[in-house]
Amino acid sequence: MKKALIFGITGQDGSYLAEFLLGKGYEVTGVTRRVSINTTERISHILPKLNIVEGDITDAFNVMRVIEETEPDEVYNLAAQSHVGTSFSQTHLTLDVTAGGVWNILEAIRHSPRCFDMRFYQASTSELFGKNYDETENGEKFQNEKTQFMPQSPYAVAKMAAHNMVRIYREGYGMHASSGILFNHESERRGEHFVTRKITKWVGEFVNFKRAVRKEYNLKIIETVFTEDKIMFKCGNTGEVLSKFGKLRLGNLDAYRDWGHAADYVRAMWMMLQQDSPDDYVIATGESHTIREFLDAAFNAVEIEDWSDYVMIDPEFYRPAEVDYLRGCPRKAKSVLQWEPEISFEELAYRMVKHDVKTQGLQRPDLQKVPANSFKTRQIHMSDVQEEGQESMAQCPPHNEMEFG
Ligand code: NAP
Ligand code: G4F
Repeated sequence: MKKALIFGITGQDGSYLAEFLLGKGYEVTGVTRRVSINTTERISHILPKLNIVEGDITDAFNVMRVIEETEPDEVYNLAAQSHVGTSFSQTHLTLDVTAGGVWNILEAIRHSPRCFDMRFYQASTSELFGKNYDETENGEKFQNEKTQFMPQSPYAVAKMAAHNMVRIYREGYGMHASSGILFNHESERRGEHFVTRKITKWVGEFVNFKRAVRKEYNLKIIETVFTEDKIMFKCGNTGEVLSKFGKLRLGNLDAYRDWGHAADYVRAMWMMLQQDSPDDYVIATGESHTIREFLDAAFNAVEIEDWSDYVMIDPEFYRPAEVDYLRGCPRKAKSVLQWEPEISFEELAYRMVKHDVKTQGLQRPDLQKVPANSFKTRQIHMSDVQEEGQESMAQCPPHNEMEFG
């Protein structure tokens, strides 16, 4: 039985990778940090099948001991301070974890008597490209393995240092060490502070809140009024304010991202380590969308066609430096690894919204308490909400095969 060791098993990718490797018959060990609250929510369904050891990649001795004791065939490093926005305010921490942690793993492998029996995967990122892209003859922008890096954040600088170290250990010490240059990938398990999940979680909460208002006041009819920063629910008959909900606050909506689903991307990580020779690969869909387009897809999934009244721009979420355009060319991964993404952009957004509509609780503590019987009349003025339990999900469009030009 093959043994895999995952640093970052509690994260989005760690959870999908662990599931995938268990499915392949691996014995999987995951490293988790000692924290004051439980962080194993994403892997709770597979916990009994995993070996969990405590550790932190910034602790070199700990990393060395974990690698020695578990004797893995494959080591996956997914651990990082992975939020780009946060990296501007926690620069040193980001460098220590996202760059320094990788050195610790590389050194632990290099000094191990099993050095050449282990294969290493490093989670590199499209953030490395930052401001830079190449162009096809038709003027289409893209990034591939040959595009020059031009990082735009402390996170990207840390990842670039790690990426280069992996290459140096591969070339200098002959280690089987590969980096996946993964473009953005999301899922129902995505951290709530990344833009896609922030959007779908808000949509899920909003839909449930609206249901709760109707249930609380026993009203099928409410009027929705928009103020600068709130969405007010008024009684359609009396005009009385029943409750209010904060608008979705976002920063730059014009950046382009190449978004795929995490379940597809962890497959590529494993495929890289099955190759005879280590290498770097771009993993992407080849399709790029703005945050506005993600908003379209997410709101359309709950049959709101125009989201502009529901969203407000908050300068707090702008970054000191931005990555404006990401669109990966996964040609090498397709031809060498035979890797293809299976989940489209539309399906990704649809799945995330569906999950968040289902899981966000119905009751909200900030719901105003007004006795239901205080409304005597039931005349209909507006009907912008559906019958209880009938908030439907729009049909997800079929996945169109993507071809990179
Ligand atoms: P994530 O959900 O933020 O997960 C990060 C993981 O790292 C968590 O398990 C976290 O543990 C762990 N971690 C953080 N600091 C650590 C430390 N000092 N020691 C040990 N573990 C630590 O990130 P993700 O989306 O799964 O991404 C996985 C990796 O791919 C990251 O390296 C990320 O930078 C990279 N990446 C992600 C994307 C993407 O779009 N998702 C794209 C390219 C590259 P806790 O649960 O205890 O916090
Ligand atoms: O969702 P994001 O925070 O992801 P970002 O910065 O692209 O980074 C993610 O993908 C990288 C791969 O390219 C990974 F390496 C990294 O670990 C992480 O997983 O932001 C996406 C875009 C940005 O342009 C940001 O400025 O959305 C914009 N945005 C607009 N409003 C926002 C918000 N981002 C966040 N997080 N929150 C907002 O309110």
